[in-house]
Amino acid sequence: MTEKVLGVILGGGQGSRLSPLTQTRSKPAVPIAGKYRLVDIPISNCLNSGIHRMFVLTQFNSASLNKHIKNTYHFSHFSDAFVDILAAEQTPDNPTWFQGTADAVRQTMHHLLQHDFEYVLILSGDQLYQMDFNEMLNAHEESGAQVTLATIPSTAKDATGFGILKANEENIITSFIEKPSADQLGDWASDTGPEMQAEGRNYLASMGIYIFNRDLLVSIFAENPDEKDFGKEIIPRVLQTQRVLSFQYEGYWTDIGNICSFFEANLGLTDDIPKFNLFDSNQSIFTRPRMLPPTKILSTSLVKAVIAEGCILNADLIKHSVIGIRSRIGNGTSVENTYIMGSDRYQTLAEIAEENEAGRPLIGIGDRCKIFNAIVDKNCRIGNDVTINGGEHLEDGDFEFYAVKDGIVVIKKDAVIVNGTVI
Ligand code: ADQ
Ligand code: ADP
Repeated sequence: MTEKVLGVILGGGQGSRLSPLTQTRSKPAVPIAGKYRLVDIPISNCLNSGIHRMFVLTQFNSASLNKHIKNTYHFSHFSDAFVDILAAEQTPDNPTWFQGTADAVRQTMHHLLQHDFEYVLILSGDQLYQMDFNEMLNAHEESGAQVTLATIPSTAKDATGFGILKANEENIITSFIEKPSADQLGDWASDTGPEMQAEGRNYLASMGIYIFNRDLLVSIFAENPDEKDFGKEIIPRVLQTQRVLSFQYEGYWTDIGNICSFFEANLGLTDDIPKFNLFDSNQSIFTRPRMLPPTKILSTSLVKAVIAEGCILNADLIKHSVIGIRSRIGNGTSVENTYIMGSDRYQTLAEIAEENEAGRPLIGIGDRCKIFNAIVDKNCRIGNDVTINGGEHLEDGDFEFYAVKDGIVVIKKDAVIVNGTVI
């Protein structure tokens, strides 16, 4: 069955909700969980489900994304597997960038159609979940539907951020509304089952994961040339004339489209039993093998910490934090409620001596710092005696080297924070 499927990963529009992490890279390239990139999640879900051919659609083509995909997803010469990036390109027919999720697929359709497939599996690039798509594909085939949406019971609070739908007893969707306002929600509750109802999850939300029959997708695009978005336009239209199935999923799934949810998803990995399980060998998350040395720790107290490879940790305390590859943290420093992405390279001993001489902070985090409620992007240079104290007392804002979003301080990629800075 999975040989009939082509995976299409929506790699992101402008990515403004994840800014400043997306200031210098496209959304799929944002580092997550200390050693992966966002795009590794949908790609790994496809590979684990036996779907081996996929395209990543992205609004701009960043060097780091290309490098990551090129260096990571290698397949045998004897297989037809591939992961290819399709960046928005100007053609005589399409002079503009992707105008929305459906427009991204429409504009790349001429590339997709060169392959042999019956179903397109369309995935979002900014969600954290481990899902076997075979069950959804089987349900799609068995029901004779033309389109299937993965759906998940959601609370009233979350429902306003999603597409909400109602389905009949055969799970065929009868109505759909994209991101209803709180006062519109009243009529949209569904029977989600006693377990979900007990958690207050009474609304069936679209997960933004769609299976389309190839011919139907071609004809929808041909017949509705002005429709740009699946949630706003295509889905509400198509269910009026076609069988559109709701495939209810109840595993862990979270949308990590903004800084706050991105931060919580990362720190959630430090829980006793994280909802997102990196230790499940049947659902491995793949990424670039980097051959890094093991992490070296001097005398740090580690409490609920996830530490990636290749770090040099001299800190006093690392608590409720995720520490990414090649991080270097100085003596006397404490890091709490923080995601440090790490760095792309090590400095040589000669370079370190030179930078010390010039009084320039080294790549990593210096001595005697206190870092709380923060995201530190790649390759930052945080000097000595720096205090970063994120929290609700800080107002949102965007500054040269950092931004504050929902009280979380985000230190921008390559930032230099001089000795003694207090944020
Ligand atoms: P949203 O997540 O709000 O809702 P959207 O922001 O359009 O939808 O993004 C969906 C995915 O497509 C994301 O991964 C995004 O990065 C990517 N994307 C957006 N614009 C793009 C573009 N121009 N080019 C390439 N990729 C792009 C959608 C559905 C809801 C559903 C939620 C579930 O519309 O109905 O409930 O997903 O998260
Ligand atoms: P990641 O290790 O997170 O996958 P990238 O794929 O973006 O990171 O690239 C990091 C690579 O950049 C490192 O493996 C390293 O080899 C390389 N690199 C080497 N020297 C430099 C340098 N001076 N600045 C940035 N990157 C460098």
